[in-house]
Amino acid sequence: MTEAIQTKPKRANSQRAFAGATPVMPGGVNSPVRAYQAVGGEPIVIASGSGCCVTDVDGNEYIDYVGAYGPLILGHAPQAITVALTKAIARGTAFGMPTEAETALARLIVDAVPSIDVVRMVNSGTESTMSAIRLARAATGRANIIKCTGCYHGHADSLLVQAGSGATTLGTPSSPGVPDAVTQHTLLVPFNDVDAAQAALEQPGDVAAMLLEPVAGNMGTIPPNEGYLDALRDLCDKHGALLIFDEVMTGFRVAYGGAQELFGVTPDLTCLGKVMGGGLPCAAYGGREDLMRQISPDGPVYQAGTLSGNPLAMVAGRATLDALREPGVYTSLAQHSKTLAQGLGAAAVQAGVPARCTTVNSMVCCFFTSGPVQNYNDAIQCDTNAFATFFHAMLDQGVVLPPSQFETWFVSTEHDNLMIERTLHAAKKAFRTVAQKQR
Ligand code: KE4
Repeated sequence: MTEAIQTKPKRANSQRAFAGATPVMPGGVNSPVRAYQAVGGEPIVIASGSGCCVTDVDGNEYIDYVGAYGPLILGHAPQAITVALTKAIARGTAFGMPTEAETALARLIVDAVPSIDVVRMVNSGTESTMSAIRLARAATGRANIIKCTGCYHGHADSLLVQAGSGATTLGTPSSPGVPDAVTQHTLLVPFNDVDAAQAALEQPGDVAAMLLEPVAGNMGTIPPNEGYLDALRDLCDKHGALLIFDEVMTGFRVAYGGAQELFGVTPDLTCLGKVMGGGLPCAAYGGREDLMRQISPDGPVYQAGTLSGNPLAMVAGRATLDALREPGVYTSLAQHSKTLAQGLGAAAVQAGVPARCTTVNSMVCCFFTSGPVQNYNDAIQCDTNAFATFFHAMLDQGVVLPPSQFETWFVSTEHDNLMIERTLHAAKKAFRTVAQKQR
């Protein structure tokens, strides 16, 4: 990584490349979160990544906290994954028939995640949560699902209700095209609100499950309050509803066994994705044996997928999990993330910019607000214009963040002390730029 960029970097090639994308893809992107609608301007177009850095098509290098929105806990192109994939690809890319690579990753997941006796691989977090709620409805014979406002579980119709991430960023938390008939069984409660969850569960006994991110990562990073997850576990047991943790983002990230290991609360079903695929399309859902044996072909609950358990994704996932079992990995991730979050907070205070910085191990966020941030209503009080100014001031200094206040920054094993130091150096200047604009 060269010294932080001091002058506004040239972006002619990114502009040219993006001009070629917009005529043939909505917004020029394959996921709305990658567009810069919330922060203004046009996205940088990436040529390559290495370690904790990416290089755009103009040759500008950036310290990267997007991390592909979570999968890249080992950074870009780690040797462990590239070597494994190079060997695997020579044996073929897909078979549509069982392979030992699927069993190997499934075994690692079952051994790692406290709630999972049996696991099914799928291709995205959306598929994972969609399948988990179908199973919960079948297993309980009930229809309603409770979700938290601001939590994002992918874009399945019944879950695209008051969703976080890009849905909130772009002002469509509940998307057009989703009939009321589909969302009438989705009940909304605030994150971190036990009383609201209790009231929703006490409604006429029709709640199949409560689904939530155990650490909310799609309205920025919001940790669960002390005892919140334990209370939900007890309430679901009391009312015969299943507890589903969406650990697509937290799985293998906040701890090897996910948030359920970190906070000591075991759900009935768990959704996984991102880290478990090492950057390839890969996700899963799993849980208690009595539940998962209801999934086809063991049981009647249908779910399928052409590329589910794809051997390349399995190999990349196994290489990732093998690396994450090395001693000290999570301690180092937590330490670097804490240094970053604390440094950001101090820099904001020094510049006189209202900000609240949170971290849960390798998830970090800087909320541009003076108030507490416990839930969605708190998060949407943030000064998104201040965030946009901060985002571009960081980008111009060679640090790329997710282009939205309502996303998590991802720290990888490659974000070492030097990279954190350079990030904080850039942040001090970026906060000063925000302060100048706020005067
Ligand atoms: P995918 O369908 O995007 O693989 O996963 C959906 C999903 C489910 N659950 C949680 C907790 C998630 O964070 C996600 C996806 N996260 C967003 C980032 N906030 C993915 C980025 C994108 O939409 O492109």
